[in-house]
Amino acid sequence: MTTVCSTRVATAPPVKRLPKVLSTTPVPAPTQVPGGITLPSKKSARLAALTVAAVCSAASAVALTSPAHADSVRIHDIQGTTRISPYAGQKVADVPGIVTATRTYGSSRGFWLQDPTPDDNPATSEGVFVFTSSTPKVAVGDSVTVSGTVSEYVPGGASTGNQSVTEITKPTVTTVSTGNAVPAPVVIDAKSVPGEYTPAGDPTADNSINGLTLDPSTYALDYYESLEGMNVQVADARVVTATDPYSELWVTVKPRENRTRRGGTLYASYDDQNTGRLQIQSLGATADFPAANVGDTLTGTTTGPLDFNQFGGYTLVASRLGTLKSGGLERETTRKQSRGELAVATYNVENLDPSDKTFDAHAAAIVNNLQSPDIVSLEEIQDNDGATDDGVVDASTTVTKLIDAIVAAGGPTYDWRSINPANDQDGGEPGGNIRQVFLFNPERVSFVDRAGGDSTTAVGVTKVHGKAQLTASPGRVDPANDAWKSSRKPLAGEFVFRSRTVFVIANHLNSKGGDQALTSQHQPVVRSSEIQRHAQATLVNAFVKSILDVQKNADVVALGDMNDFDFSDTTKILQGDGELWSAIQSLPRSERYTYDYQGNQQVLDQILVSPSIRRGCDLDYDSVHINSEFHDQISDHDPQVLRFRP
Ligand SMILES: [Ca+2]
Ligand SMILES: [Ca+2]
Ligand SMILES: [Ca+2]
Ligand SMILES: [Ca+2]
Repeated sequence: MTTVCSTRVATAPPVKRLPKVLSTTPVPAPTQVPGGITLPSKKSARLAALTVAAVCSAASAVALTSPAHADSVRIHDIQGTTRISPYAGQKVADVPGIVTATRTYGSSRGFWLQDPTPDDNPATSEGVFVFTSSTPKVAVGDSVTVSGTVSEYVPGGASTGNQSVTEITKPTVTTVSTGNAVPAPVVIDAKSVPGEYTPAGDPTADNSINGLTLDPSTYALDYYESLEGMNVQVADARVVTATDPYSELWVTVKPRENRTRRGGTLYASYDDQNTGRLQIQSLGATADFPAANVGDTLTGTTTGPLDFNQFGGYTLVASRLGTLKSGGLERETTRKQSRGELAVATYNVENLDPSDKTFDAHAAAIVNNLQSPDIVSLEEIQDNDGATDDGVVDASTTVTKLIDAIVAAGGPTYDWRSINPANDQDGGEPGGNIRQVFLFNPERVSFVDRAGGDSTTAVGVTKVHGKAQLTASPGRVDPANDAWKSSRKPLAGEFVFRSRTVFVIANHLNSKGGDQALTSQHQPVVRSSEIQRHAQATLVNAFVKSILDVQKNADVVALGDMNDFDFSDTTKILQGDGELWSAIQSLPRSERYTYDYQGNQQVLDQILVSPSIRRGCDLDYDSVHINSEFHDQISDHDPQVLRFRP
């Protein structure tokens, strides 16, 4: 019956985020980001969706008679009992309500309207967003009637698989009275949010939950949807993702749900989604947004309408923010390795190029917080001119600048090895040519140089005097394989520590870009990025196996940004038939995370070891939390350190 506009929305490419624009500043479009890439702004994405709303209106025109009138259509009728309005694409007239909040900045300007006289059905929301495009002329507390077209707007575009937001567009607003009381907020807390995350989608509708009747007492996503557009409130909420550059943070309304030692919420299983996570944005000035770390608390009440966006789904856009109380979280420092221990680390330095201002901070982190590991696998080292796309692939300026900064910070004089990628073939930020680099402390560990490794030659394994050797060191693992298309090829190197050979493979597997969000309309969600990542993990495991086939007791470390969870199939494939073991599993569960995304603390960075290292029983693992929980982070990843006796 109902035309679902979302399925016809023109594809909007994923939007590289830009900091929220101050309310007084007009939004430019298209938007230029540092590095010279032109990306679609939120505004252009919004226009694409609206164009389609118009198409939908035309498509469903046969079903229309005359505009529905106030005595018959109220907001709960528009919202209905499913995610998609029964009035989608239709005109409605004289819908009454009280203005609860206004959004006066950015590309989604408008106001939230709420019916002060709710129906008795908890599944039907009593609030709705009215999209005015320009700054709305109404004020909070105005009693108004709105005529316009009901639209299901899909933030990010339909290709994302995101849910939609029910809106009234192209509105005509009539003010009835001003200064009215705003309907009291619905309190969202540990008791009100159900423990189950989502129903399974309809298998006859591509597993979409859009057409299912909402069950807000059973499913968290249904509960939040039943409050879409309504005035809501959280109280004394603990921060579980720090404030980001776009002036947003995440809290939990379930303080005990998978709580980690330092105050976050652990993501430990696809089958155990964290239902208490909620994103917080503000309708006020960016300058007033709190700079929060994990473990801090927004004390008192935080109140505003419940919105939905492509940057995290359900979001409380606060008209009133609680007061930030610090949890006192401090950056961690690992212990120094002993003389007989080899310390191997992985650290994703987030698109480091010579123009960055973070060199001294990264150096201090490596020297102080990581205690100068003997080998550091760096991920996301960019070439000498960063995102400038001019054929430069050499990264010696970038690496030397970091090495010099480490010396200046009181650390060792690291040496380094890497292999330049072929220009623009390894994905990441366009023009940046990110690659993995080995730093190593030559006073402690030596590198075995064996010629022949380059961007396109596959490193092999040979047997010499009964022991495994790499045919090239450094060398890249199967670089021509399709699995590495537009992705970073693993870097393998042969090291010697106290006469013992250690093979190290530095990885940066395919990212999760393109996966459907946890709040997708498709349940279970599709994680399309796994296809390439699984193929990559298969190759990494096969390469390690080729070493162990030659020398069963070889010490092999495969580490890096694996871009997948400790419980993922990627990790299972990497581990294979016991060739590798992800050493983060030696930590207590509540300390197993390296990244913090949308309220979920999770593992992306891993150090996997061969059986001889695992069986040594003297391995010591540390996820050193210096970044992921902090608003003033120098990378989005926490570095990992493994100490063992080869
Ligand atoms: Ca809705
Ligand atoms: Ca209702
Ligand atoms: Ca919705
Ligand atoms: Ca470049």
